Amino acid sequence: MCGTCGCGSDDNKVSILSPGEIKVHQHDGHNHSHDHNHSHDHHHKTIVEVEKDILYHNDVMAARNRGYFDAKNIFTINLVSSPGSGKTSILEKTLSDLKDKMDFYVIEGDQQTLNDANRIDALQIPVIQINTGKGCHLESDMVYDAVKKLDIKDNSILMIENVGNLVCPSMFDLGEDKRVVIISTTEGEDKPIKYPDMFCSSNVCIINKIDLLPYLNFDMDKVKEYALQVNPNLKFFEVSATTGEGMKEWYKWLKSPS
Ligand SMILES: Nc1nc2c(ncn2[C@@H]2O[C@H](COP(=O)(O)OP(=O)(O)OP(=O)(O)O)[C@@H](O)[C@H]2O)c(=O)[nH]1
Ligand SMILES: [Mg+2]
Repeated sequence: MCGTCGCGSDDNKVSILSPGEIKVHQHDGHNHSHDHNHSHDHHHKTIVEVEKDILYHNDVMAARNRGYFDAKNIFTINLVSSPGSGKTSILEKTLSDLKDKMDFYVIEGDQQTLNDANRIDALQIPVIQINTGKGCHLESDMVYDAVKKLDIKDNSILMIENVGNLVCPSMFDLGEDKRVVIISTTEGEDKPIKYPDMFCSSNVCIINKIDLLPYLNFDMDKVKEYALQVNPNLKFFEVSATTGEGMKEWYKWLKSPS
């Protein structure tokens, strides 16, 4: 997991920003600094122990987030996918079509830049950007900090766009009600069996960029068959964030999630 991909490294810095604001926050959660001079012959925990510690800490904070969301009746979605599958595009389309009917808040996760938060801010939706630095996923304490800054109204919807990565975010519960995995038609239909954890831990699978189907060899039946192999309970929506095709079915679910 992240111990091997390096995203839990000691010099990791997380910034929690809203558009127009530059505020750097040193996230020292579970790491300790190595800029001191001491020999490293003391006992180091095994990777398995460190992973357990990180996930335990994450689960505790996720439960705390979930309690807060439940108490305020905030419906929370964790959007996960590979980089570029269309998470922000689907958010933009959804928010522009539904923002007059529902109260939305957004947390954006990326390693760097305010790009995605600026796209959401342009729609006048309250948004916070979390920059994870070297981190390849969001963790529940980052969401906890961002939620405090967002000051979310009761009975609203919180959309959390995770860092583009089809592996590590699957292990980190953020306290969300539903996890929505997005796969786009350009990625190939075998992704659910190559990266099963993400599809296994999700409730909904959005298949995006269906406007490109005439130009690709993407097999829609096959991708669903593979996804159902790893998670027989997955619900599917076929959409194009660009043309808007299929979005109505997704909105129907969003208004009355099952
Ligand atoms: N043709 C087509 N292009 C799309 C569609 N949805 C998104 N795109 C394009 O795909 C690219 C990536 O879209 P984003 O929405 O930024 O993807 P993302 O998943 O948010 O990317 P990261 O945040 O970097 O992980 C952009 O160039 C979009 O215009 C779609 O339905 N059809
Ligand atoms: Mg994005």
